[in-house]
Amino acid sequence: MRSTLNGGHLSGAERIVCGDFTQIIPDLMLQAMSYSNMPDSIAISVDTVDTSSIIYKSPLGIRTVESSSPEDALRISADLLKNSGVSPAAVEKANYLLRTGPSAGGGNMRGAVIMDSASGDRLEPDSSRGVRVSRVDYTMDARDSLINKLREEGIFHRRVVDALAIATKAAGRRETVAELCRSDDPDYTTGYIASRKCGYVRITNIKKKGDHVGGRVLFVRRNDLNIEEYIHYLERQPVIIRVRARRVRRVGSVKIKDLTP
Ligand code: WAQ
Ligand code: MG
Repeated sequence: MRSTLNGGHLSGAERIVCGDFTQIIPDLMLQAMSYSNMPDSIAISVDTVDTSSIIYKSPLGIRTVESSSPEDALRISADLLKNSGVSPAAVEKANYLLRTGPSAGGGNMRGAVIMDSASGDRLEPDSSRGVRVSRVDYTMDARDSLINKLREEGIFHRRVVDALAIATKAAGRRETVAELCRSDDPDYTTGYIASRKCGYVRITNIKKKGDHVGGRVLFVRRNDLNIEEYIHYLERQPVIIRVRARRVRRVGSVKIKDLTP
């Protein structure tokens, strides 16, 4: 789903559905209509996914670190990123971009910056658009259990569900060292860093209220990186997030089926 106003992007959402996809159309419409601005156009498009090509992933673990100010958040995120294998120079460059607007001409991008985790060089082919992580969704069970967990902790927001999906997909590829994200929504001041090592770490007060600048940086290991393949994975590879490991385990040649509901 993509909603626009006067030709400009307002909101978007994507789902991967097995079976009757018409059931989720009301959800998508509701999402388009619940945006702060009323769209003047909503488009829904449907593509077929080859089920044999789907990769399944477990969600990254979620933690929250309370920071007292953007300066404090900067220190925390820098620590976590360095711990995940990002060089101090790359951390500095990424933070500068997300503070000032990552697009080549300044301003926000639709997609993510891809950055060499050692040198801080930008590697995405189009530095105005960036790379959009898409084709990722949860199984119904995984989505429900995530929403319940987030509600219990008092941190439920559609943004968290969407961001965890993006972060899980990106972290699921070995070239990804870590990710840094801050929203471009002026009212949403919690950002995150994510990596296989740290999980999905929410950091409060990453920016001041009223700040419109946001973006995402994916830090990558440049050694044996095939950028086209990597971007193809992020943009096109279907990934579904599920909570349970496979229900059939193999011990030697014996298959053991777990029937726990
Ligand atoms: N793929 C890559 N980059 C994206 C995508 C995508 N699918 N969607 C957005 N971006 C980039 C783009 O540059 C945006 O300007 C920037 O990320 C921020 O996007 O757990 O809401 O949708 O509470 O504003 C974090 C949630 C919310 C933290 C992040 O991002 C939490 C958020 P936004
Ligand atoms: Mg936004």
